[in-house]
Amino acid sequence: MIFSDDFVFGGATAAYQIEGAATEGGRGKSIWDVFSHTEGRVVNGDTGDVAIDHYHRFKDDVALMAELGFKAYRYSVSWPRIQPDGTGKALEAGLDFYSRLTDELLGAGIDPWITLYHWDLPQALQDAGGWPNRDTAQRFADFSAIVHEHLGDRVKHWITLNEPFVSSFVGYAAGRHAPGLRDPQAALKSVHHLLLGHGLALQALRAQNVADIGITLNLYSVQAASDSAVDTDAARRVDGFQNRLFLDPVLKGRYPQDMLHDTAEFGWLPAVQEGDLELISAPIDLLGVNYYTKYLITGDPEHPDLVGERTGQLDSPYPGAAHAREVRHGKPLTDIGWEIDPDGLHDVLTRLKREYPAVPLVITENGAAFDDELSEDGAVHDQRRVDYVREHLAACARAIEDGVPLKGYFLWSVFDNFEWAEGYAKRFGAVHVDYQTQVRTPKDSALWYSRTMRSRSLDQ
Ligand code: GBH
Repeated sequence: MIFSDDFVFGGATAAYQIEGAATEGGRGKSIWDVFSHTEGRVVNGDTGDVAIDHYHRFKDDVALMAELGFKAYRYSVSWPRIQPDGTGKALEAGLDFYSRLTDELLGAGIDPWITLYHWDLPQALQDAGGWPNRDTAQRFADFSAIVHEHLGDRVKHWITLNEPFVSSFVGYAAGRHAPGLRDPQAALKSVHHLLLGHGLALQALRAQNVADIGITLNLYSVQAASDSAVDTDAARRVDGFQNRLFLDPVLKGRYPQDMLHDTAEFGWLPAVQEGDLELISAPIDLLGVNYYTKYLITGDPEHPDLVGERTGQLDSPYPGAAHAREVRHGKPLTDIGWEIDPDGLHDVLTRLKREYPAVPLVITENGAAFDDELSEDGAVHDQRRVDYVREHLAACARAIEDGVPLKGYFLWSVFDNFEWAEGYAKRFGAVHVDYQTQVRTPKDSALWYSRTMRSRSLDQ
């Protein structure tokens, strides 16, 4: 299987997960600084204070990526490093860091892809109401314009938001991510204001002649565990929350009727004002897809194969649908407990082609967490990650054969890093990081991916 010469192979990271240097250059606090420093929120009390110290080691990190043959790199900009309070004048030190990083990438022959928002909302904006506050959308557009003004001469690929599902429902409804709230109305308002922020940022960047801009959604293949009415209804709701609630407004200019009906009781609909959906559905140049696993869904609270311990209404990310739960479908698991299902990626991609207006697609994240350890020979033999990536790339190749306009693939992640609520306990990197010494060691998967990027072939 050969990928065409213009298919983009790359790797992805996000600012809070790798940078560290949490107080340098006047950087303000984000909701993740506050959340990770709150007892009981992150496994082992881990924080991103130091992370993999990429802020100080970016030159070596870029050199290593170049050596491995990366030709594209997706990274995010820490909002509070640019505007400590989320508004007003930009910090020179912050702009300068991303400028130097970008120049380093270009010098190494690596194409920069920027994500403007990967979850690190300035805490000051959270104190003013956060994403449930409409004003945050405008603040985000202003921030986006500042970043593009400074880097737009060199960076040609822009992604507004990473996974607004997670920012809204995992942060404001399930409370498992920052800011750790359990308020369904706030979560649903956040959905709309995040999407509005995307629309306003899109407008601001178009005014500056941005070349290539899109949004990244985390999409799942969702199937009912059985054809009972209870299971199919639960699966419809999960598909609604995870996929359609974001895809439909962006690509079709409307929220799905069934979701509006199911969530009306939470009183968020007045947040949707006239003209908003026009902004949100303005044409994009690419849709970023993050894919990790497939969901098999039941609505039966007594199902024997339920995943996780979501016992109470409060822990569910799905307002009004806490009964909709994931069940195991018997596939092998990664060490974070997610089922490995490459066919689900093919399902997601072909569904986009079938049900939505045509838009170029890019896999902006795909990867797996395994408890990798350095072995005595000094290497990391992560054969399971090699298999995971190979099988998912094969699913991409099949989708391309089926006519899906898929333009690229970014591995999550280049380096082991701070895995949000899981802290450093879960390793997603192709490059191993020793958190004590900050020594980087390419795993077998990095070497395999390196050969794949160079040969553009899965048959090596
Ligand atoms: C991506 O999220 C992120 O973009 C990236 O930063 C992250 O490191 C990577 O994946 C690996 O996780 O199940 O409700 O308890 C993927 C979507 C969102 C899936 C949070 C797991 C845990 C919350 N993830 N979710 S929940």
